[in-house]
Amino acid sequence: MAIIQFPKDMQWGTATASYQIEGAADKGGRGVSIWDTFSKTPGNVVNGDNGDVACDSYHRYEEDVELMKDLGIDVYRFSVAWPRIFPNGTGEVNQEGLDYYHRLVDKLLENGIEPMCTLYHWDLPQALQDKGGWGNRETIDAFVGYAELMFQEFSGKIKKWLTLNEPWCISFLSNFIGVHAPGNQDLQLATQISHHLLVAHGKTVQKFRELGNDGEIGFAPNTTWLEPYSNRQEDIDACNREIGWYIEWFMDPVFKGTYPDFMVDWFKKKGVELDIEDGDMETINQPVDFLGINYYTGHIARYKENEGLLDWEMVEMNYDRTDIGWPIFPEGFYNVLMRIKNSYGDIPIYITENGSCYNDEPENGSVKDSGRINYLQQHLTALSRAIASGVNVKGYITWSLMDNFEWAEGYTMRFGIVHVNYRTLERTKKDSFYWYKQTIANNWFEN
Ligand code: GCO
Repeated sequence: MAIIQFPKDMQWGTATASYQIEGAADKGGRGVSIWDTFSKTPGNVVNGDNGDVACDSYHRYEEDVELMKDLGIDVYRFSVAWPRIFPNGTGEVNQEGLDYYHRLVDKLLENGIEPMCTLYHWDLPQALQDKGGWGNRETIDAFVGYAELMFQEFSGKIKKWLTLNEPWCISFLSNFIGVHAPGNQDLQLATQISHHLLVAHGKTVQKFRELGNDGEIGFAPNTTWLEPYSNRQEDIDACNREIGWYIEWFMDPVFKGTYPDFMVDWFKKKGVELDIEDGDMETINQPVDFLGINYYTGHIARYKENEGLLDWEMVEMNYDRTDIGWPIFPEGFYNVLMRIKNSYGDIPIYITENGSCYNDEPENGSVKDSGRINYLQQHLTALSRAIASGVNVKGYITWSLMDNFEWAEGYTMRFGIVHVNYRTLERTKKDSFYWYKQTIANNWFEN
């Protein structure tokens, strides 16, 4: 038993994303996104599920804010569906979409909850995908135009902004591995997209500064940790490549203005040629106010020649796994945060996502998700170690407020601290909700 205590000004929150919770896909003037198209193409999503209804938060946002108020959070991280604002990506603005986010943000502010807004959590307008999506540099300008409108519209109301959620997923998972929308399998394209995303991020930060709005801006890369199976150099290098693909590939350009050589060389070996225009690296290398970090899992791995893109294989060490099959690896969370501190210094960090999949169902009105409580305890303990080691952590935002559309897994995988019955849309607080509420109220817990 130990008391794990957090700094006095620690901010606590929960996160969601538009396509995963809003539903109302054809309501309020919303345009079509790549996730509508992708999920309705047979074979892409388990059970053929899609986000047409999801948690219906578009209509039930007041009830959802009530849940947050009861929980006692300081900050709610949500994302805006770009096609609700610009149904065609550019051009005509849909006032009904803006009105919805005003209602949501007003309700949050009335209840003393600070909004943290993610501008892009994957629902690209299909109209832009039809012209090449993130592979086309015109999408960069379209994004900056959308961001500019949002900055102006919500000036004084939203003071924490994130440009992109998980650029690794937007580029490589969606365009090389191909399991997320738009589902391409092309390493050259995916790598070029990762560059366009970073340019879009940099230009958006520039626009934000130019407007002079009160507030802070950052981005939220996803991270993972691979611990080398042995101290053989080839095992260490293999693990470094995988970690570097998530961390240095996306953070070095932002913080240092360069891509990491070890990854550039590796991609070159795989035949990838990055097209970087004059001024791109300076554009990307804009100071950000904070960094969002998403972390879920890690494991043990070693070098294996010609295995996958980066020549490594996982070694089964029988770590416990969550219901989605991801090993529980809290030491990776600590190591990721220390690696970031060592490379990029004391940039303020919000943990913008961390959470677990457990598919417990309600019984007599309660959901006994002890697995999730255990996961939270272990990861918050790792976080507290990182804070003690000098990582500049400002807040912790758990994924997720409620069960929702888990992308290619559809509705089969539940990450919420609130259960959602997808037939009746009824919300039920899980045991982890009550545990998190107590932790927030105390600012400590006993593990
Ligand atoms: C993410 C995803 C979330 C997922 C969560 C669990 O940002 O990783 O955006 O939307 O639901 O990560 O897989």
